[in-house]
Amino acid sequence: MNALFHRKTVSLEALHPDQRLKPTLSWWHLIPLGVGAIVGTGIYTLIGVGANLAGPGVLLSFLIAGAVCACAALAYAEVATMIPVSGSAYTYSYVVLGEIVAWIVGWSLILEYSLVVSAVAVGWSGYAVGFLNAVGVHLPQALSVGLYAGGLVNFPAVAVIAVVAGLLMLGTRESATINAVLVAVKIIALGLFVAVAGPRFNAANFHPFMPYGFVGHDVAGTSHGVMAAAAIIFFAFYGFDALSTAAEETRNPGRDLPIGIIGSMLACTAIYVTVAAVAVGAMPFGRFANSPEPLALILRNLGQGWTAIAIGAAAVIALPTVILAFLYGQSRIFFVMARDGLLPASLAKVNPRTGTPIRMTLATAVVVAILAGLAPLDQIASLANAGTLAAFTAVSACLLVLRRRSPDQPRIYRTPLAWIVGPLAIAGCLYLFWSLPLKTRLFFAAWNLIGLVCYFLWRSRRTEAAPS
Ligand code: ALA
Repeated sequence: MNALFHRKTVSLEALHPDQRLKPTLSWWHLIPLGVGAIVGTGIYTLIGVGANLAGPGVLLSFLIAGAVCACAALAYAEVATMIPVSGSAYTYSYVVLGEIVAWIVGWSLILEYSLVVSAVAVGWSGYAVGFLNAVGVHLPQALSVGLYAGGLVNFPAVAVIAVVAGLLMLGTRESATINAVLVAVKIIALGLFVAVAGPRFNAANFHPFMPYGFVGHDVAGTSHGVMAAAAIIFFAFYGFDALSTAAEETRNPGRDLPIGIIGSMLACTAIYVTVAAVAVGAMPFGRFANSPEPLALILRNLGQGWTAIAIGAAAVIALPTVILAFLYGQSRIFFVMARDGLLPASLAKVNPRTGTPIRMTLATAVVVAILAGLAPLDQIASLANAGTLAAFTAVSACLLVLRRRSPDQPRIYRTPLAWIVGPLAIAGCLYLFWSLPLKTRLFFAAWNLIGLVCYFLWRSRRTEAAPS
């Protein structure tokens, strides 16, 4: 029984040089990496889904999801700087809460990271197909959407994952630099949207503000209300946790990580609330809810066809930054789990020339590309949220346990009001989880059940293999 709660000790020095990642990043790499991971399909596409579920009250959904993420971000910053090695919530749980919790969290992170990569690739594909149509290039239906939507395979989604994975395998720093340029494109495009659509603001579009009320409840088979939308919109906010997976590759984690995590979080909250207010003010929500490209649709409706094309092009060029950040995080989590012996050790090799785990990145890319090629966007996104909420809850719990267990351990960064912020993060995550569709919650439970079966099978094999 004790073995289940065995806690990992962290010592970077004890690792073979082959198993160490190169520390090459600083905060000015991390903020673009963070904003690159955070701003993506959530604001470009899911804003429409959110408006459909909450009406103009989607503004409130953005604020609630943002506030929960801000609390979790503060918890992450303290825990990440106390445990500055790769693996994010998985590693923190292993060090603080023990092996079996770490396994469950790692299993949930696999869900989060893979499904985010797949979801963003599918969202990207929607914009890419629309953009190609606008310039007269028409992909056959069989290659534009996955099996679920009457096609064969979502080819653009698979292709974009292949390109980004190739970039990552060339080396982390090079990828982060290209990423910084693309993040700028993505943010400038949202600025353009606000500048062009903002002057057409009509306050009448905000009445009634909460047509479906606050608490999530069923309307025609789908959960509606401000909280139901917040549970989906939550997708738009996470990504800062991908930064903590870069801890081991950060030159000065004590200073760089908190600046990277909290800085990118605040910037994104401000951007989202502004874009959402302008979108709802420019067009009655019912007309852009459910569009695969809501921001472009609003601009076209305002007679701004060229700006719509520019926004579409920016999304096509820049959304891959999100894929980059999550593919990076996913391959690092797999890497650390393999290094801990929870996955095959042969995969945990770092290529000596690039300093990156090439085999692991490749294995990850193949799995997420298959998912992206076949599965539907909205369901992928809500499942990704379930995995993320589990990880955020675990990290916030780690913060509180460490405060209680090791109050005097030096902390380079201290979360302000930890005993208020930590419980708020946990309660917020649980409430958001509860507001997810029932189907998602059931799938998440089944996923973790499968995970636990794998864990116990693996443990019994390990025990048999161990010399007596
Ligand atoms: N926050 C990321 C996005 O919105 C996952 O695409």
